Amino acid sequence: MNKRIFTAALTGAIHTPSMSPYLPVTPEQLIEEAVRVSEAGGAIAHVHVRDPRTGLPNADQSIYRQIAEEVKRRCDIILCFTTGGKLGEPVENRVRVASNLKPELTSLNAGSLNFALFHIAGQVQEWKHEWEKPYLEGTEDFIFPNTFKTMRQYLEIIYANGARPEFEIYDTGMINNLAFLLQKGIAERPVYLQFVLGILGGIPASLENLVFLVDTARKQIGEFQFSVCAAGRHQIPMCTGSLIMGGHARVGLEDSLYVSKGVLAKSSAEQVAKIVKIAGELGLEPATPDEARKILGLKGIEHVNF
Ligand code: KMH
Ligand code: ZN
Repeated sequence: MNKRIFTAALTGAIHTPSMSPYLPVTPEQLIEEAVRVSEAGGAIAHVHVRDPRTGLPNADQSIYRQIAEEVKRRCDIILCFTTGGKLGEPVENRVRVASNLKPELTSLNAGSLNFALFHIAGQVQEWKHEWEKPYLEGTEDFIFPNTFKTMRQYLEIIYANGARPEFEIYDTGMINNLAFLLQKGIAERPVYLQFVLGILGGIPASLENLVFLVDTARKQIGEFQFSVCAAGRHQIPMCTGSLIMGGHARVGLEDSLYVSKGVLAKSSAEQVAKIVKIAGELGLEPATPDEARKILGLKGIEHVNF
């Protein structure tokens, strides 16, 4: 297969507006970003939403809907909605988007971890908004909760709404969690994994670790499709490693604000263009959204509730 799925994670809940003027925060900015990503060869946009005035990540269902409807009107990109949300978002709020929009794809974080961002707070010289510094510094004492009960409840809701989960794997033990969920029939095949490397609290970003994760997953899970994303400067190298290993790749400002050393990306689409170019050098082509739907076994844009 020489087709690869390129995802862009448009804004996330890690970076804050003071870190880059290009981080999209309003619905309009997020819509434009999704369309640009689609034009650059992205098949999937991973969507979080934020308060348009302050940029604080939230789970506002009307903003999700506004983005979903307008992006669908303008292009056929697959929308993958977060069920991770912002740090500290109540668990029941995080999954609402799956039942409201009945999307094709949502994230499903495959275990709990220390999700630490306090070490990046020091990089910011001047804060634009009051919430940013305590939000980041508070993560020294933060656990991102994804218990077996939460995973089961989320999966029940995701499948009941015809959506598919993209399993976010931050460390090796999470493969074990997923193997258990599959064995118990709580998780269903086909399986799509997103290996997330380089979060403080998760597995470090290295090629050895990526090979180890894929190998462990093959032994424990068998058949699956996988994609790779990595924090900061590791983004493009780890994505390239994934392409060589037969995987897909996720870029975007959620994971890295830069397009090359010291150069802020003006859009996630710049990062998509970069990894698509590298893929081209490797003889690989971007899958269209419809090709990605087939590869991942998604229900199709005509079956969503937006
Ligand atoms: N919000 C982060 C804690 C996801 O989208 O599901 C994790 C995250 C993963 O962004
Ligand atoms: Zn996310």
